[in-house]
Amino acid sequence: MATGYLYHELFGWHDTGTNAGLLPADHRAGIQPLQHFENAETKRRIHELVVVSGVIDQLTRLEPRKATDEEILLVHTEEHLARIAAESEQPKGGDSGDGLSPFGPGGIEIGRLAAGGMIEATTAVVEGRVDNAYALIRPPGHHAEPATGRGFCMFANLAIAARAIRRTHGVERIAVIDWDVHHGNGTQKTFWEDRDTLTISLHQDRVFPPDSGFITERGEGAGFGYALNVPLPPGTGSGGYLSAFDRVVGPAIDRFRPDLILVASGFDANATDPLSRQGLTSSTYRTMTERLLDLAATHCDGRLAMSHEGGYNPVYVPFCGLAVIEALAGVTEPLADPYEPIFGAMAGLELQPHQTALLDQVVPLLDDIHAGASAGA
Ligand code: 3YP
Ligand code: ZN
Repeated sequence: MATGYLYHELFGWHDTGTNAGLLPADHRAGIQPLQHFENAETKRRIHELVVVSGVIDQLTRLEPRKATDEEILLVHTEEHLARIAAESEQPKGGDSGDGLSPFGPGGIEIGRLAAGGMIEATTAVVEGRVDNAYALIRPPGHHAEPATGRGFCMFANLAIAARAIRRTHGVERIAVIDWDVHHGNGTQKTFWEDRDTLTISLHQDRVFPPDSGFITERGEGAGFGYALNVPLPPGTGSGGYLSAFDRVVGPAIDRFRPDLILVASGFDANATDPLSRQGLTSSTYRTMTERLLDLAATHCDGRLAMSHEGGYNPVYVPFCGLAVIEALAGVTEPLADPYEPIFGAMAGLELQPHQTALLDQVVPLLDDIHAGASAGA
């Protein structure tokens, strides 16, 4: 088994500035300069743990390239691309669209490298150069919509890769699982009317964007039923997530029968994240990865590619990321997560009745998912 791994130092140079978490520093408002939540550290420290643990020796290194205009325009409008290009020429850079998503001068080049990185990881999987792959890229992508960046995202890395691989390699049916704690609104919007792309977002109910990710959002036209949202209540731990996999993710993929599985892999549902109230530990991420590997083996020769998204505690995210990468690579002697005994022992991480009540509402929606004409009988 070969697992592709894609990272580049330039991802760490995407410059979100001296914001205080989410907001620009402003002493008049009492906002002391610090760092943007979306800074390099979680990503850089995943990479360094991959190296220091020795897991790097069991991976096949992939090299990112910059996505072309043509590739970016598979998802985005000319106006969005032109605006990012123009703001990249400003002496202090610009913002991807919502005022929460700053980038430095020349920022578009790192955005291109992130989107192109996910294209390369996906292509390596589909061409059989590797069995599966993890693209540790930055800036993230799942909030970026056709006409604008949002929520720290510049370009829709995963959605661009899905459209690109469909065009270059004729991959038809793609299932997207988004386990970032925030709603994958950009991916959902891109494929809203597409019945060949099943988007499943597991997220904390009404965090970001606060007005999307409801179970009533299901796609439209031919795509009706092929957008699925699982807005988990705050406080959900491994019990609720694994029940969502048992009752929603697994059965949805079994019905859909994808040719390829893509994952929007954020680690911000971890128990220590500053931007969520969920309770996952590295073992949950490991188990979710193993479940998806089984589903990919059943439906699409194991073809699975992951695109990095959020995750903001630099101390803990690396252990979650390493667990996923180890699981992808089938590492037989994984590094023990030294924090698991602490965070995994907290009360309430088992399945709770109000989580079951939410899943009870989602399960009937699976009836509208069907395998396409192209999928075997
Ligand atoms: C964007 C503004 C407030 C929350 C933030 C979420 C970014 C993220 O991790 N998205 O997946
Ligand atoms: Zn997130």
